Amino acid sequence: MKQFNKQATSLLLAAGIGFAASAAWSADSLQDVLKARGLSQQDLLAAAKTYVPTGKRDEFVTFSSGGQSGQVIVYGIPSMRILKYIAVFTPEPWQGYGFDESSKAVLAQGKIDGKDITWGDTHHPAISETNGEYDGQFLFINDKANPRLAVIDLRDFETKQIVVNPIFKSEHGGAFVSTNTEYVIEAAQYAAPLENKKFYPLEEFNEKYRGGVTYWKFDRKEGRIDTKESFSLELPPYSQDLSDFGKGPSEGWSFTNSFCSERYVGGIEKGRPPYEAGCSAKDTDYMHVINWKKAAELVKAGKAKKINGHNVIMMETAVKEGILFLIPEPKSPHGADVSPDGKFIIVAGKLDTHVSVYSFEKIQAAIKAGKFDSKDPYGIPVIGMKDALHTQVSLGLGPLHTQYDSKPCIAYTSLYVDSQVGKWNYCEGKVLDKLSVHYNIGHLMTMEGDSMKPAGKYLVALNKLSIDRFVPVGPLQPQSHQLIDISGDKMQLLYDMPLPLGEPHYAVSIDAKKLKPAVRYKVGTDSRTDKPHPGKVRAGEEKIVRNGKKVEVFATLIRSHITPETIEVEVGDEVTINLTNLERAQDETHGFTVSTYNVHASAEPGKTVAVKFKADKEGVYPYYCTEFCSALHLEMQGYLLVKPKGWKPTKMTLAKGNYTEADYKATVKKVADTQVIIDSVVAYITSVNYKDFPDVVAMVEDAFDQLGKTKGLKEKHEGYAAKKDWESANLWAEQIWQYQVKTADLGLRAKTYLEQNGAKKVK
Ligand code: RUQ
Ligand code: CUA
Repeated sequence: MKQFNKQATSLLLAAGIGFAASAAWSADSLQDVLKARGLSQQDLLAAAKTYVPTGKRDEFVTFSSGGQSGQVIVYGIPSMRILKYIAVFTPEPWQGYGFDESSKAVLAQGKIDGKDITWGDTHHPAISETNGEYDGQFLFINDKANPRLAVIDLRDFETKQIVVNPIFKSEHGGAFVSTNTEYVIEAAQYAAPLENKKFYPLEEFNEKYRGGVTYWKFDRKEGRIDTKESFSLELPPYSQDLSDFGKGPSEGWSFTNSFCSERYVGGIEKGRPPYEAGCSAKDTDYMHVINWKKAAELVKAGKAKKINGHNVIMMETAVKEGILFLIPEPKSPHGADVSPDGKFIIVAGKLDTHVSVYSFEKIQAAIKAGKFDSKDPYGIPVIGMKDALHTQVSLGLGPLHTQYDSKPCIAYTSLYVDSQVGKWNYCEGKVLDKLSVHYNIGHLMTMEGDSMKPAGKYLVALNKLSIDRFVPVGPLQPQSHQLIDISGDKMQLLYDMPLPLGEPHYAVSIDAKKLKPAVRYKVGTDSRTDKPHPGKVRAGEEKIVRNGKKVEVFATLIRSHITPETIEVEVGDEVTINLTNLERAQDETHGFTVSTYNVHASAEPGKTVAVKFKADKEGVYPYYCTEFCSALHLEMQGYLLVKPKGWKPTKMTLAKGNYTEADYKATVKKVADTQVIIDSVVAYITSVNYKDFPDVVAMVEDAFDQLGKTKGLKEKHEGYAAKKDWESANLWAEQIWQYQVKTADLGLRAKTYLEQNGAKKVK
């Protein structure tokens, strides 16, 4: 084997395939390291609890809002290693998002009044649920600024759909899902007239401005929101805020906070007290309690009004039908979080030290008995706070959001002003523990913490300010996520993670085992529609089709060439290049761009994707693969030739290599030598139980796939050699070697894997 390795190394180094040197540990003891780095026992414990050794994986996967970046950030827990940015509302070049035709079509769904909106203020991600538990199939996230909601499929972590809210001008209370993801909720934020482009002066705020809540119908089979089956409830102009769906006993109901139920209109420039004063003048705001199941039935029964083509149940109808109620809640509430058992709704008032625990049972009793304290100015019955409260607990300054533990009755609430996490018992109304975070926590999040079966273990504090925690990087500082161990009685701070994409409002974490993402697409798939791409082709079917001024290229990508390698068009032509990645191998993504035409595509194995542009400048434009996919990646190239009108070729001779018979013979020998190596690797692999390692099986398949492409090439180079065309003979022999190199690369990777993972000899 030693002998083989030496030989292999020299040949494969020539092909650019390197070997990792074995890591040498220095002789430091643990004590030496602690001393040298100034670490405490506590630090060491925290490190041991978060460190995920090389080759091992995280237990949970977190989907964090990317805030104003309009993206979603994916990271692992407990390591806090970032795994992915999912492009959602904002173009993202690596994924080709906004630079290829299919993803441009997704972004175009988010146009408002025909205008492109290329960013989003993402707030709250939600994972789809089955029977109240995260199922790991879909992710939803809202855009507060431009009232929109996006659907991400967790089979490929790609954004599939963006829907625009037809009646709001801003939103906040989304995305949250019902227990079987029948609906995704999206509540308005700043009140505005519901009719599109209707103007009413602020003096008519109380009469003409409205809030509301939208229930987006999710079609799980299609993996898309069905806008026709979706509906909204008209609500008073109370700045609706965070929302949650009921579950268990409260199934069929939803709860939405509000602030500024004063309906105050500011105007600091006119000498009026500002919004912040007028919107916090009263001691209470309102929680909206809505029977959404009945609301859906009312829509079916034709009791909704069409506004901007969308079904809206007007307040009057909602009151008459008994599906809408209000309950006072303390000063400027923010979070509304239903407990895992569905019995309680926990609300925190930003300007009150209390968290209030509302009992769903008490709310229902009041509704049944018709026991209301009053009506609001729009005739909505108001249930007395005392009649709905289970308990109130004084927790600290600026309580915002609540998350739940796997242990019954245990909740965690963020304390924005105190910069603390409060752990408490909501059944008994007792404070249990407090932990300082750095600084000014907004949301917090426990593992599967808003499902019916929270997983406990960890909590993440999503802090608004990082101030002194990280190496300074200028006035705009990173956001900060802090990982906290909640498995014991006392919370323990484990890790500070700077997040350089902000502002992440909320995050959700799922058991990593529940995620079953695909490794490859069925060949020719348009990943944004999940359907066969009209531009797909198989190997050997590549073509260039001209139709008037339109040129359509049907190209394929495979290590390490793009077919075709030359595209000739005339200036002014509209060029569409469809690219199918023929790879089956895991992680063999090819990228594609054409110089200066502002197009880019990421073609993962099996995907077909198209780029389109007008070839409006005559000249020579290299195109190439942008992903370092193989040793000959740099050679994965071609030319777009944009010719002037009426250009005619004169004499054409391509540059020659002047290869000799000796060159040809040397190449043939190289091919034979490499085959010996491949054979020995194959002998090793088949001598062990490689079939027990699915990753290796995939590599072996891919290796033979590559080797299979050499078929017919031997006859080809021998044919040219017989005609003494040494150039063609040499280059076709060389092409065999290129396939061999890829085969050997995979084989050696498989061999290393087997050796490291304890493969056993088979007889
Ligand atoms: S909200 S903390 Cu959307 Cu609480 Cu930001
Ligand atoms: Cu394909 Cu680089």
